[in-house]
Amino acid sequence: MTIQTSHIEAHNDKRIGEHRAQYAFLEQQLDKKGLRADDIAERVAAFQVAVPSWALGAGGTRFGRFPIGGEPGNLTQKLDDVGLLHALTRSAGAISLHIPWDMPTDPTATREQADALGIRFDAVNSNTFQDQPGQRLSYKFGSLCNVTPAVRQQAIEHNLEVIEIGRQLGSKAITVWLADGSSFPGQLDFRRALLHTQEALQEIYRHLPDDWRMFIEYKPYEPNFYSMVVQDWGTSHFLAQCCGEKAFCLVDLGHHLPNTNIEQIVATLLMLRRLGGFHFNDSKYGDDDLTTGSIRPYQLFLIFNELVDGMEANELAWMIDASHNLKDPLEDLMQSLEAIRLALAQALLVDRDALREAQADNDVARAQTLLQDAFRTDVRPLLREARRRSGAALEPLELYRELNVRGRLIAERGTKTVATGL
Ligand SMILES: [Mn+2]
Repeated sequence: MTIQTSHIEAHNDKRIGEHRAQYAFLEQQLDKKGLRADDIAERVAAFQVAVPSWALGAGGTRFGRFPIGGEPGNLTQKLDDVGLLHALTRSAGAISLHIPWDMPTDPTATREQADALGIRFDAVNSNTFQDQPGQRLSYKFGSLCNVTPAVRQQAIEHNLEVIEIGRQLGSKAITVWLADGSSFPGQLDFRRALLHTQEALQEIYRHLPDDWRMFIEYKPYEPNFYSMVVQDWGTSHFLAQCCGEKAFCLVDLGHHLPNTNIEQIVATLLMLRRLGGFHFNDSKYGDDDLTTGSIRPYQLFLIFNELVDGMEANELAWMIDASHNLKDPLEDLMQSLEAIRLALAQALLVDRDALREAQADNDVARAQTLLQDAFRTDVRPLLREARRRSGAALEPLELYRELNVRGRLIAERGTKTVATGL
């Protein structure tokens, strides 16, 4: 299944009249505020988000998993799916691989396939949170923090292997997320566990190619329920600092305790020059891995409001990290891509000079009004314009359904294929 240019053109032709009218109206509104809609549309069009290879199949919970049919059964099919997403939206121009779930058997062929689809390889992800078939030593009691040196060494070597695979594909970063921790008080010597983790990360870092970066992801709980070795941004920051200037903190929106002020963390890490990237998702209670922007779109906007100031000066990696239990993953990903770009566009509307003035005057009401005025502007015409300019569908989700993409994938792949991943 491929999306043809003719599909996009026929779809857009039907909607272009209405789009032009809506965009012209927004242009006028923005013009009054001294903003050029075309400039913002260009910036939105340039904003690309990586799709993780594990988010293309049905996810699940610890209670069960319900397959959706037509799931990609191998890396080639996963790339094809990201290719479909990118053809429809022109906003998903990268894939983030998980090793060993997506071990390429022929890296050259994989690279060529991605090139043909206009997709580059974002950060590669290592996996020491589960044991693989035939693995010599178990990670049951931790990987880089493990009390046994041989387990730590095995985990280090796995990360080096992931870097090597990523290097062959043209990736430029590795994301390390550790499930290491403890579920019961007394189980783990906190200081020793952190020290082991620090030393192991430093060892991995020593092997990092010169033009690579290392992202250290944090999480407060789960799968361990009493303590996590890399529990928060402070610990991640400490470890990044111990490693060197190519090590950064990675913020996964779902990896915070309820009501954490994530936008403040983002601002702080930007100031410290240690923000490396993002994993987008949304949640109500914990690490729910729901569609980005589905629960707390205002928080997402506030995060982008901090990001727009430092985005250009910092090279940041953007990725969706969600699990699709109910919706078709491709539809869910399109909704996430849309939500991320909406938040970006809204943040670009904030009158930053006026906001600074309001802050200098301690004019709290004005500061709030400035933010909410931007947030409440309907910027969907801007996103459509960004898509039109980059050759994407004006309404990707509608075209996806018009073309019966999932039905065709099921016809090609069957109903029982299972995507590797969680
Ligand atoms: Mn993540």
